[in-house]
Amino acid sequence: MNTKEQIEKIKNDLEAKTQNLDNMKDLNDLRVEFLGKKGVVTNLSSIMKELPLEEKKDFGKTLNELRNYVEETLTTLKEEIETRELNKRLEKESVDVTLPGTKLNVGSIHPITKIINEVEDLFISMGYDVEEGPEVENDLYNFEMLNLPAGHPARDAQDSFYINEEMLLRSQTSPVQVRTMLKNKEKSPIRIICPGKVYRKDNDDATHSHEFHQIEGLVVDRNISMNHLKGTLEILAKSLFGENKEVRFRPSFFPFTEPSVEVDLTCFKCGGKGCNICKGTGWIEVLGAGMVHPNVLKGCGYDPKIYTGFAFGVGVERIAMLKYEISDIREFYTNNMKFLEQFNVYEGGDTNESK
Ligand code: 2NM
Repeated sequence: MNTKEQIEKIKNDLEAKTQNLDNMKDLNDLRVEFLGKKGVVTNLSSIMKELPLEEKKDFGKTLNELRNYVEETLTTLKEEIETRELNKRLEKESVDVTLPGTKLNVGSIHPITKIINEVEDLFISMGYDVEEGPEVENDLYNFEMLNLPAGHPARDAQDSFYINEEMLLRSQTSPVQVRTMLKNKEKSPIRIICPGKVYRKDNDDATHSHEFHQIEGLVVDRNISMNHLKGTLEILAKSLFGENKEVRFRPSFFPFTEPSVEVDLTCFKCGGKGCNICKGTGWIEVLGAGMVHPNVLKGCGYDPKIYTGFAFGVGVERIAMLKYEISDIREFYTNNMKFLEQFNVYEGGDTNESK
């Protein structure tokens, strides 16, 4: 074989051997076989020194071209294999970016926040919005619009924290509901809950705090009845304290609702049989509620002949104390790590918040 034929053979060999090559290992072997120290191309260059001087230059050039050709062929093939392998991997290793991440152990959720989150999630699932508002309120929103006229005992400076003549720390979250009704010029249905801090001039003890949390709910629409209120609170009771819980209404009085009710839930501890928690009655009082007073509706721009509504209010501390059997309300505000860590939501990689 002359050199020309040898070069042709090397090229044909290369073509045959790259035909069905589909992995990096075979490709590397092929690179050694052709371009390695003892590779066919390198071997060919060893005959150089036997050639007469005038042929050397030409042969050198041809040899370089051959080397470049082999190099290019293998590089192109390498890129093809890499792309193919990457695509294969991407197809297999799909990533679901919607999966929740792993929770980090960065502390505990405060039990008050936990209850608020749970109640928010429940009502959001029923189509409610969560509304918030200022904690420093005008007495117009905190009292007047809620059917508590001047001279009402609750408006006394002895019972509320006044900033000046007309501004005070809100004593309930109802002013947020007044604001929401006033804002709603087109009188579309309202379904909201309003969680937040409220303030009353109480003497602090095991069950009273001058600053605590409330969640109030409000639904206003045509044809809203007490049945809707009862069904809604039953769902809330079951969600907070478990299935098989019932609600019981007892007549009561609030200035902003008529009729008004105190709401009892089946005792979560004894299931209604009677125990020390429910003082033998089988029921636990947890909520105040009622049908929004016509004066409140009117004041907020709703014609009470067309619109009705229900409202309820629940103390978050009271719920948390019942649910977690906490006997002193001051535990919530003293930043005692031993207490708070009992509500740690970290569960070693479990992405679901513990209930
Ligand atoms: C309660 C009990 C009963 C209440 C009423 C209203 C409003 F704004 F619609 F008039 N908001 N919240 C309400 C009714 C609150 O808390 C024990």
